[in-house]
Amino acid sequence: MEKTFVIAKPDAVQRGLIGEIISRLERRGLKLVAAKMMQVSPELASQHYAVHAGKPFYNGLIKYITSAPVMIMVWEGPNAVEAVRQTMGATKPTEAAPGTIRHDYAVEISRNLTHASDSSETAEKEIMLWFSKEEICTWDRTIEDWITGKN
Ligand code: FUP
Repeated sequence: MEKTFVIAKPDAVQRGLIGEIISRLERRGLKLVAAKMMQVSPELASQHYAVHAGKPFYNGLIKYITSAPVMIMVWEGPNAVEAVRQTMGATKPTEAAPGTIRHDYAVEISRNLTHASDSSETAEKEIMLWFSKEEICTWDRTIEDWITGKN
């Protein structure tokens, strides 16, 4: 089953939206397999956002993500990467579809509440960067077939 990496960013934590984010992903049928509250170091932030180094918003992005605690998570499910990004909505909240988290709770790209991996390859790298193997909890859902069963 595919895994994806999610951050409830400092604005989500400060605004009391961790529960809403988790709740939406849970209700969708995705399975939470790791979660950790942490203050992000500048080193970890720069590794995570290495592809954006040198861009005009880069310094502000690092300042934002390191400014207050975040909640990091790993979610599992069929096409988890795509499913989670769909639930988050477009990076720019004013382009996010109604009903998505970014549409419903955000107005600025610089305060868009969440991060979610953009491919399964990126997800694997990001999960390894942010979590140790022991922190990923493999567990079975007794109702699995009602969520992911195939006909
Ligand atoms: P995403 O794939 O949704 O995480 O978005 P990107 O990788 O394109 O951007 C990473 C983060 O940079 C976004 F979550 C928000 C931030 N950003 C800005 O703050 N300003 C910009 O102009 C573009 C991105």
